Amino acid sequence: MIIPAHGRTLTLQEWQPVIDEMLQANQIILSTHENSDGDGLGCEVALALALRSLGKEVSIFNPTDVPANYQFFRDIYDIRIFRDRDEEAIQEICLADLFIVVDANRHDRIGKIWPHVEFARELGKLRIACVDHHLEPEDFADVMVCESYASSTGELVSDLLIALESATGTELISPDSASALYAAIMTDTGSFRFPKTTPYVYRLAGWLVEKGANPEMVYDHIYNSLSPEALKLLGLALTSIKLLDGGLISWLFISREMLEETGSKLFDTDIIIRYLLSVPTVKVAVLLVEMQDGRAKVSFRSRGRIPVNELAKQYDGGGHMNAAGCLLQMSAEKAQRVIYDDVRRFTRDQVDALESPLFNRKVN
Ligand SMILES: [Mn+2]
Repeated sequence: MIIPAHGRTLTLQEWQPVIDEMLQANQIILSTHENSDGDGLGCEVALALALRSLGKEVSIFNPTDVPANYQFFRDIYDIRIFRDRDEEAIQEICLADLFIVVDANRHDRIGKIWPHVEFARELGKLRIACVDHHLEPEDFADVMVCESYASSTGELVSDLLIALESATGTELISPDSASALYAAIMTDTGSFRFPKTTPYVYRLAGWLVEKGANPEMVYDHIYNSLSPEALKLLGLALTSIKLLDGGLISWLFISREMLEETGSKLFDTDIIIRYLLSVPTVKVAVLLVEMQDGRAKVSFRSRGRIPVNELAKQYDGGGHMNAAGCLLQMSAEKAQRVIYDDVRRFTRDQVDALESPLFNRKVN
């Protein structure tokens, strides 16, 4: 069941269905999407700490590894990576009462963990909850809060924990969980500068600092953690960026050879995308990465009111207005050819629409 979106901070009563699930459960498992990010990981860790201090048994199982710059989360809470035929983990899922997905709103986002969750649910007692802020949620959970107004799932989980504190009369936000939530919000707001960074988000961040969050530590771990290999890849990538259509589009293709030559990993590409919007004329940025398995990972970014999630949707992807992506089941060479015209047409149409007198007319 998806709770209809409120479009604003939820009250204690509005969080109640999620709180009920949490309080009724004894054994809880948390998970987030594949290729986890600061938001998903920070939310898992903060929720795990809070639920543990309420006496619950809580494990975190993720479908893919924790990127190097988020390893510090593991010093706060054990994050386990689900491996195929991981009997211990599978058994734990079968014995659990509640499975909570954060920062993802479709069942397939948790990858190879999902079949085991589904099996456990069919067996009987496993319930599923989901808290997320992406668009177009799929109704796969027993209770789901998906609010796309929110800057981050971290914003929602902060509110949830505040509600849970008043519901239980227990203090649930420690310096560690405050740092985890701060990291979640910081990363998903692009360090407090993306459009959904409302005055409330700044106040929330300040409140988390009051609760003991350490912004300096969080920032240093997340943004100053390039491996020498990633630094080499960044250098190579910067010289490969192409500007198209008079600088409206920036385009970067990272081939498997580039990854191999520099010895870098897929998640080393995350840092690169921010450079694609660093030229002021660029409205749409495209990063294509050739993956090990031959598929192409495409990330889109945009400036202003250009909904690149619509572009991603054409290829069964999704995301937010200014940040979206998709996976193409084809070689990267082919993927480049396939999306090239679409991206140029989309950008042209969007820019024309934004510049049209109709769009800009004053509303009296
Ligand atoms: Mn997020």
